[in-house]
Amino acid sequence: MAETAAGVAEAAPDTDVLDTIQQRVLWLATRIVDAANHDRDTGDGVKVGGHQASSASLVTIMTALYFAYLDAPDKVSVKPHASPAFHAIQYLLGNLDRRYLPMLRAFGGLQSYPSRTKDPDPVDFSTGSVGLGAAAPLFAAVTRRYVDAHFGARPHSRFVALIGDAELDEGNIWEAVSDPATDGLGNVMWIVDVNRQSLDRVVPGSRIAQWEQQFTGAGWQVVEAKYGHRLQAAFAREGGHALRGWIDQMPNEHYQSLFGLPPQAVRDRFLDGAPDEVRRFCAAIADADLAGLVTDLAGHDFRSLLDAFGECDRDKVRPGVVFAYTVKGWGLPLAGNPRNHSALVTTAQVDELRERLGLTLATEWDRLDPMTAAGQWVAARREHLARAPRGHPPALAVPDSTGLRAGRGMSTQEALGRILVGLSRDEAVAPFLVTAAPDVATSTNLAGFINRMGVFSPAARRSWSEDAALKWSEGPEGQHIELGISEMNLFLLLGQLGLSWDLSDQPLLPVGTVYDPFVLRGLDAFVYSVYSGARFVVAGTPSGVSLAPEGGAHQSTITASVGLELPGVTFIEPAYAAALDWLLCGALQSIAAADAAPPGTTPAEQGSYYFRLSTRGIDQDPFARARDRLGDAILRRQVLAGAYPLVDAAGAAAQGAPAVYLAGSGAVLPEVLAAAAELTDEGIAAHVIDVTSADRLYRAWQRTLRQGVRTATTPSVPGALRSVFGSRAPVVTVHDAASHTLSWLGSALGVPAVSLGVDAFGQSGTVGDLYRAHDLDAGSIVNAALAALSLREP
Ligand SMILES: Cc1ncc(C[n+]2csc(CCOP(=O)(O)OP(=O)(O)O)c2C)c(N)n1
Ligand SMILES: [Mg+2]
Repeated sequence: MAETAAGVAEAAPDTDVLDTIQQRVLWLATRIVDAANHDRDTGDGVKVGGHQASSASLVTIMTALYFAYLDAPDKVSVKPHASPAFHAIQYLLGNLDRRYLPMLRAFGGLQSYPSRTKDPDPVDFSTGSVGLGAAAPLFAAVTRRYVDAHFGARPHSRFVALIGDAELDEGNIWEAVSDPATDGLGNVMWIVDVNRQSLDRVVPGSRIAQWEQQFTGAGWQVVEAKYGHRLQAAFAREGGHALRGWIDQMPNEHYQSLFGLPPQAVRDRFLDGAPDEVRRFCAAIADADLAGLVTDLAGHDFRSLLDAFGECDRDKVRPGVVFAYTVKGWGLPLAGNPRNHSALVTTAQVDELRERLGLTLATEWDRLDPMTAAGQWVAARREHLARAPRGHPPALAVPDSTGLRAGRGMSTQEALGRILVGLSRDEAVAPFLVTAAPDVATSTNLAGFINRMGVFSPAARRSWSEDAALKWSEGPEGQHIELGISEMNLFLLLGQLGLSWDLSDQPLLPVGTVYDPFVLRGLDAFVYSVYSGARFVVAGTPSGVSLAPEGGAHQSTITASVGLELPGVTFIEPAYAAALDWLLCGALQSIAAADAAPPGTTPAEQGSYYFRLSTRGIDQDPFARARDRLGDAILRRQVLAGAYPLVDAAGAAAQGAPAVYLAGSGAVLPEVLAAAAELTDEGIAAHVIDVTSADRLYRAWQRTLRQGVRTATTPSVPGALRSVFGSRAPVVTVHDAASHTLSWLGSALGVPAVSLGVDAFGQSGTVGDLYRAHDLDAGSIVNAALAALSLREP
């Protein structure tokens, strides 16, 4: 053993030492789950759960990684059900306080699945929804390649994913692998935990061969870590090739059935249907050895694993995938049992394991003794893996607006394109902007930005297009990342771009565009990314039935509710271009501020921003009039807070006219204004409120309610609502989205409310046709206002 800890880490790892460490990892991972289920009185009778078998399956691989392979800048995603093994390792490395060990799945304790935002130890990638956490490191590597190309090389990181074999069933895996944007990332290594078991069943063997071909076809290096050293030695002996042939062709279901059998039964089962040559070969092997030999898999063999990792490393061009064959439940009595996914080892079996490892109730949670070789190795690795403290990010000076001058009939989608062009001219902001789209960059108005900033490609590529309207110039300076049609990939990429400060030491301002209905196609990745703490802007455009001729398959209705309800996302739906300018700049300001916030402080608003936009050009004059009336300072503040009075009917109301609020959001505002004009003609004081962010209004309302609930005091109407809904009058909500999204306003204001919106699938037609079909035309809004007035208490 070398003298200094660092010196030890440079030396080749000793497999006996690694074995001692992995036994402790196995013990701690098993006991962490056991304690969660047996040591804590939850008082509610609900099973706590946890995954001992899935953790055990990865114990050797994770020990090899953390204690013999990784360097400090490397980033790792751990399959969800191995979180106990991850926490065990972090504890041994000194990154997790001992008091957390009995707190798996407890409130304030260790999360069931690795969580960047909730776990107390350093989790690089959240996982849980299978497939997503697996693909995340690939997009983190895309982000790092982008950062290195634009801002200079960071310390080299390898991006590693530990993936359950059944995770490869998820389509998002293959969307990620086959997108050209993820090509050529030699610093990516995926390790597939081939335990041949999913939750319910044994994974058919044919799947694995097919998956390997798919990776190869996508330009990946495929490395198999299948047979351990003992089996390899047996294969090399005379007659051994027959043994190999027999195991290779054996269906997974047959192989899996060997686990848990008594020794003689293993022989009978293993040789069931075997050729004579194999029978003869095995006859020379004692019963007691045969089971161990035929289940000697490389995923539990340090030398094979480290060789496989090294092979991936040597290929600097292709991403690598190691198919590491393992045993689910390795080292535990439930090893290989088809029903072991959620099974727990018994208390007696835990006692037995504790005793086998020489631990007692007094020492069971101890770290490895620092006086032993294993303890010293762990200390050395702790030093080796210690991450340098991070500096402070540069402050990004995002302006309050780009000063967009809107023509008379501009859509919010067109305004988005122009605002981004405006920002691309701002030298303080432009370098940090990066846009992304899943094959809809031009149809979502990113062409102007792309013409100025170019498309990112690791190497310059010759352009064969002479299209003056769209210069598709590709090279390492480009600031737009184009993806194939995969909304999953868009949200995974945005998520990683939005964590670039955390994972690549470089703040970015990511802006993605997607057709709004297809936000739902990427929704789980959207949720995943914001759950991970990512900060980005996404524009869902076009949206709603105002995309009239495109028909029902392209019209979105429930996306506004998604935006409103999704935590970590601020949902914004402006109608006017200048409002969008303020709101988009404000969103980018918040993203920059969140990166720069000193540790321990909470920025005013955290997370990501979802803009729901439209291609419907609308007259901008009403906004200009509100601007003249209110002045920029007040109007901007109200626009940012979520609503402002577009038409103020206070004069008519003061003269005794019955008052009504028409609260509209987004592209339907022209109909709302027309209805207000009709109502005014009929002697009704019709205020028009443009709701720019139902989300911010709702949150303000909920904040005051919650405060009232928690302090048992009467909640007040929040300022954001009070300042625009100045009097108690009935309200009509109007939205080119599900009527439900704004229907809470009546309750918030304590007034009768009628909510109009799109509550059925759409179809092709004109905007007029569809607004009539969904009662969003001016006449319907007038009738709704009359209905709301009639609902007043006498
Ligand atoms: C998207 C999603 N669908 C379903 C589940 C429920 N689930 C959890 S684990 C699992 C099987 C995973 O099998 P595998 O990836 O092979 O993991 P291991 O065998 O290592 O436990 C399933 C279906 C989930 N977590 N996420
Ligand atoms: Mg599995």
